Amino acid sequence: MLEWFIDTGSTFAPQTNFVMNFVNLITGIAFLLTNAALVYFIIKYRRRREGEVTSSIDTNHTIEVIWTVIPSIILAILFLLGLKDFRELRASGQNFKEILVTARQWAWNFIYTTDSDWIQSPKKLQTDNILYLEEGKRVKLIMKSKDVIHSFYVPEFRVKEDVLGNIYTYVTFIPIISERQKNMSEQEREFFYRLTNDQKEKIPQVEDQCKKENFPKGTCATYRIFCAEYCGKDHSYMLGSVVVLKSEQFRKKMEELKEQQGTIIISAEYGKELYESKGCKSCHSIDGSKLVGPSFKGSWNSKRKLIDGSIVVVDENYITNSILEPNKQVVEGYPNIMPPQDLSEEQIQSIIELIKSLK
Ligand code: HEC
Ligand SMILES: [Cu+2]
Repeated sequence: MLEWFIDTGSTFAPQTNFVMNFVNLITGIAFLLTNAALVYFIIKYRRRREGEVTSSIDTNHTIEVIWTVIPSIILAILFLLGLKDFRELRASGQNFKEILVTARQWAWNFIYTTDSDWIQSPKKLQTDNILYLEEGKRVKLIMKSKDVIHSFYVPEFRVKEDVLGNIYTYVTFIPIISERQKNMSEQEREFFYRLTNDQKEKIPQVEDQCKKENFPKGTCATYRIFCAEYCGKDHSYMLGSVVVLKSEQFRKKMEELKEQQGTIIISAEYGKELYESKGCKSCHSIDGSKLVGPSFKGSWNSKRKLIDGSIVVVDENYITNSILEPNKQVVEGYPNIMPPQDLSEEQIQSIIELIKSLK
């Protein structure tokens, strides 16, 4: 039923629909049964005469076992269905298109970081408020906020994930161009994406991008991005568009962006420059040798034992913390002498890219 109201924009959507419909069905049946029983008992056990004494009812084990076991099984099924979907949203693996999402009051920024066939140069592309995705390719969004808590929400994808200020959050899914988007007529599109004058001025990014950029019918879908966490004055204008494109159109779009954006934004190369210019190289090597601090080589995704005995994985969060607050997570066997570094978000991202590249 959910699919009647919200379009199917990802391969993940049908599963969510199924769980939603299943929950509605179960709760619907439970509602009818309990209310039917209620009405039946009201009538059957109504008071028939003045001074009637209620009969004393003993425990009925059969009934109690039934109404404990059956709901438990149903709840366990719901849990397993949820767990399965949750694991898919959090899937990790190779060859995901990684996109860095930065939320701020009140805008979205997208940086396309992964080096892959469509982007060979160290130049990383970025877009504001409009996210371009390739149909059928799994993407991993790596998200962070510059200020308060926001929440990345695209109903058609069935994806909603909080975006926080001090840790990265992740979500993965495979976007698709829905049948409805493929078949929508010109008039339907116009009606669907209509905006008031005020909206045209304040949130032009939620126009029908497929039409605006003249993508041929069937090769493009525009979905809306909402911020689903109340984040201040212009929260309701914190909207964006996701444009899902067929491979050919997507490639062209990326080429076009590449021509427009000449600047290096985030890259391992820039990270290397920083590594040298910010003095990291006096304490960290990039060739595996041990200096004052651990070498960056091979550290990505490896495990670290900290002085408090805990084990952590070297990932975006750990590296960021290690740079901003080095004395919070100190690696065992090393002195706690690293000074906190004042690096910008982009600079930290570039260091992360550098460390990733040092396999
Ligand atoms: C004065 C020496 C020194 C300087 C300069 C220094 N660090 Fe460190 N760093 C250390 C030491 C020692 C550790 C290990 C102990 C700890 O975790 O605090 C460390 C740990 C780290 C870690 C965690 C590494 C791991 O593999 O577990 C990262 C990431 C890091 N530093 C990044 C940087 C960056 C980036 C810079 C430059 C902007 C930098 N450091 C500058 C001494 C230094
Ligand atoms: Cu927000």
